[in-house]
Amino acid sequence: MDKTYKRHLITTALPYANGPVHIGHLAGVYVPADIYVRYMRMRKRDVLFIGGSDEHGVPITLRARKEGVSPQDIVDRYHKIIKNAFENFGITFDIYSRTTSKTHFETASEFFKTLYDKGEFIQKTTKQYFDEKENQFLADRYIIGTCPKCGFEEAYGDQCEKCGSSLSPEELINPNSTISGNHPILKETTHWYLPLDKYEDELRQWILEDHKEWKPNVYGQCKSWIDGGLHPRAVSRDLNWGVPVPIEGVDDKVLYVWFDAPIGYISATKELTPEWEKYWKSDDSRLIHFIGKDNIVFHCIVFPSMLKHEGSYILPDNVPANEFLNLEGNKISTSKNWAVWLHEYLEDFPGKQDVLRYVLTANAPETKDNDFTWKDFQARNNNELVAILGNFINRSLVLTHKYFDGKVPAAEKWGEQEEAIIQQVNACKLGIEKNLEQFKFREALKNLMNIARIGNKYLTESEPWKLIKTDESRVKGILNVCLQLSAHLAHLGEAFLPFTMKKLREYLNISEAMWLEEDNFQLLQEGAEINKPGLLFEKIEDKQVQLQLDKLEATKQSNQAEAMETEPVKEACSFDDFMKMDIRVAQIETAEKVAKTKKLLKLTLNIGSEIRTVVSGIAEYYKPEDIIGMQVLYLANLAPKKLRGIDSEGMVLMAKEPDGRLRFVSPIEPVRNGSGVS
Ligand code: B3M
Ligand code: ZN
Repeated sequence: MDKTYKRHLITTALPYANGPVHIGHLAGVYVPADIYVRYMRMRKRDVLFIGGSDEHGVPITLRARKEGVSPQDIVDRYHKIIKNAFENFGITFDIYSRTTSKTHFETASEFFKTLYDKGEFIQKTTKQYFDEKENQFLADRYIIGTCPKCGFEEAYGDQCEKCGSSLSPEELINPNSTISGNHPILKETTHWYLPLDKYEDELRQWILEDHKEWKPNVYGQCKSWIDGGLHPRAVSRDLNWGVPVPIEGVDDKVLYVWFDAPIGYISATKELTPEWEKYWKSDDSRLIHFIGKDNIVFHCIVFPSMLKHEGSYILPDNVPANEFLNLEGNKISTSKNWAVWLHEYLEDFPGKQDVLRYVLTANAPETKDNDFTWKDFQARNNNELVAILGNFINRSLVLTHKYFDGKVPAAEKWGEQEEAIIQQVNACKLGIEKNLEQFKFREALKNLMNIARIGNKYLTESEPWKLIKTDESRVKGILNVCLQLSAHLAHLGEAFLPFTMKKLREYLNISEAMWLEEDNFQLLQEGAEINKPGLLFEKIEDKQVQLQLDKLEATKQSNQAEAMETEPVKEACSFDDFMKMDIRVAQIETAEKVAKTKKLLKLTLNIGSEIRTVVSGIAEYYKPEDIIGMQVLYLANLAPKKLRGIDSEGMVLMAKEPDGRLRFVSPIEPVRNGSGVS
């Protein structure tokens, strides 16, 4: 970092208050930001940590509609849940505000007006999708369709969540209203646009030339955006929830949520301190946005353009965006309830904030998407936190009590081994510092854990429990080293594992965590009292993990059931149409797998008058030997078809379970083979 900055403004993406926060939010944004800010505070840098809820936009109104309550009810509920959960989790915001605050309405309106008065916006009347049944324009997430870039069938009007492309509703193939399911019509409406196309050259210079140090994933996304050509972006919407467009005579439009939300960072700073302008408007202030990858374009291209053309603000110096965290192999989803919710975690694992902070940092999606699994959570706790960090601290402190009455022994009989350790620890410390400055939190955490690894190895190799009988002086020296290492962990680990390190400092009688600026290994004085330690971490048992897995399984089941429930009944068909189908009871005489296929079974069926052969895609669900003799339903007059070289005559009828499994439909009592079904 350039040392000339006098103050730092650290912002974190404002989560939509349409649901609680989950581990994806934490890993992507809040845990790294909190580590960074705690580190800065220890270095006595002037830093403000800004957060808040994003309470506008379609995600909120959609949720309200789904629940049949007002958008205000929704944001009140979730703002509270989110704010509490962050607090209990130890995310140390200086302020956690919300975009429905009065200050925010004023700040966002003023910001818009300044740009409007300067003539920055272009005003355009275009045709946009409109749901006639609901009498509403369909912006953003009110519209769903096929992504033109990747073919995903549930892309939103503003973004494809599959490939991450930012979209506009007109680009969607086969668009549908998410409110009514109807095909929308096109209707004229007027909006204001930020002419990003005009800013292309300055953005190219500012990002691609002046900020080559940005993370490759961030830089790369910006480059492809800019190289692909920028287009004007609408900054208003036809909605009735949001900050009203502050233009006279306009009363049915609001600011686009992505216009007002980042201004929320400014409003929150205003609410926090009368000196807010010092942070936002002086060149010696450094602005950093922590976000997830889906927000890159807004924080690197749109918001900076707004700030620059408003004219009085600084631009972000860095935007350390992370990729996504998946959960047990699937994309985390608020609407599908596929998530580990922070507030639930805090209830299920009381006092274990640091375990989650640790796992999410060790496995942070810094350079690519990563997967969170409960097995990995358990393994990292048991094999790393308990077995490495906790074990080292515990052994060091317990032995000090056992041999030296809980007092730091003298650094006697140090030699090359100890010199080597001092050097290694200094290297770890530098590593932590260097990596934190570059937003490489995983690496920094590894450096920290290496201090405990070094200590464990040293203890195991030097075996003070054996030496104590023959060479007490040497044992003093060894435990002195171990206690100094423990003290290093207590200071350097504060940003990562604040709850644990607070305990550890209590054991060691260290009053405050500091950044260790000098290479001073002797942090604890000879003779200093050490308190009796408790356990810093405890094992996580299989049954705790199973409980979480069961919870996810239940979610999966209920999602599938819901998906089934909503499958609409097909269009009506006539009785004559139905009667054309010749459905019979048939008995399976033989069954065998079709060679070189996974899914196909070849069946022969007795339909009374003759034997028929069919190929059926059921091999994943039934073993041939289990189904011989079964009576099933069979569509006898379906036109024959060749499948894998076999003539398949007709079709066995199957019921489809929510998860896609196929089950036979059989008469509940034996009937004559070939009986008709109607
Ligand atoms: N609420 C999107 C999100 O939660 C949005 C971020 C706003 S940051 C100014 O991913
Ligand atoms: Zn896509």
